[in-house]
Amino acid sequence: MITSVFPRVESLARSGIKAIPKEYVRPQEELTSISNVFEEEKKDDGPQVPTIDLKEINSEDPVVREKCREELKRAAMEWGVMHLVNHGISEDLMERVRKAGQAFFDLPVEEKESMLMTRLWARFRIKGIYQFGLRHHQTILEATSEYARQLRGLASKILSVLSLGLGLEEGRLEKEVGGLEELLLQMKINYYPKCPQPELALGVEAHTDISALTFILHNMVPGLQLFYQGKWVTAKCVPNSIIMHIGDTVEILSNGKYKSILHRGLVNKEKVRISWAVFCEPPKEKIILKPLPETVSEKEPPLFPPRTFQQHIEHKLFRKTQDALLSKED
Ligand SMILES: O=C(O)CCC(=O)C(=O)O
Ligand SMILES: [Fe+2]
Repeated sequence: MITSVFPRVESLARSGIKAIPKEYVRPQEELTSISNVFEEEKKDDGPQVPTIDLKEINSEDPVVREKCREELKRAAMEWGVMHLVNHGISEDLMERVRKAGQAFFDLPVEEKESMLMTRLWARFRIKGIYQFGLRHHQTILEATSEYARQLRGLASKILSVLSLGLGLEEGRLEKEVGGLEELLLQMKINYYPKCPQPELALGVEAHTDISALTFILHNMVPGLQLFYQGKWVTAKCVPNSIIMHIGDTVEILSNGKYKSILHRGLVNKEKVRISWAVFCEPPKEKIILKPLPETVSEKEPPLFPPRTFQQHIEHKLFRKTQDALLSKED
């Protein structure tokens, strides 16, 4: 069991406190970029996270098909994140997956705490959801397994378009991330309680995902922000969409042609936010991640050194610790 040194944020949120404990307050330089997420979501000026319609991804008509694939490829190159619509996963199934989280969070705090770790203001990362599902509701397990199965199919389709987009054969990226046998799908449910001082806190601090691809559902409460061209852009809530991130793994394999975008989560005073994130991850030790030879040239030297997925995780952790130490010295 992983325990936290910080007070439990959900208990704190429920206790009706008016000010958050100081360990949750973000550093001064970050505070200037945190504002009301509902106001931010309404803004229509400036760049917006692209919405990609997958309806024609396998169209018989090559012109129609290519247009759809080109849009996906562009979004992966420019943003590395997008709202997918007409992705083929039914509303009903997505709703059943969302219920899985709701049922969990309706349990008493003490019961949940035995499975949870909390660090920032908000965000419980639940690794035990499957065990929970098994013990409590068979239906949860059914919904999440079916969702995982369908997402796996979607991931294959996306990876094949991204492969072709790099001039590789269709199945190449899929193979490079472990193929059907080895690519691991992990669901994490993030729970962001209401926060009395949302302008001082973050639900999840800025990071890029280490995965190959990440697929996210949420409960239609805004919170996700993307760091695009030097500014934080708030993702809109697009009905029936799935948010997809290109993760570090695909960024490395493509030598930075596809982007793993920096993102973070805001909290708010009024509404609990929940997101269901499925990370598609390569095996930890078996594969050396490095730019594929076809993506490298004299003009485009490799941007990333060879590392296993595990080494990549450790490298990121090391860098984070170093940064924290350096900022303490200032
Ligand atoms: O809650 C979200 O929308 C994003 C969560 C996230 O970035 C993550 O779990 O890696
Ligand atoms: Fe993330």
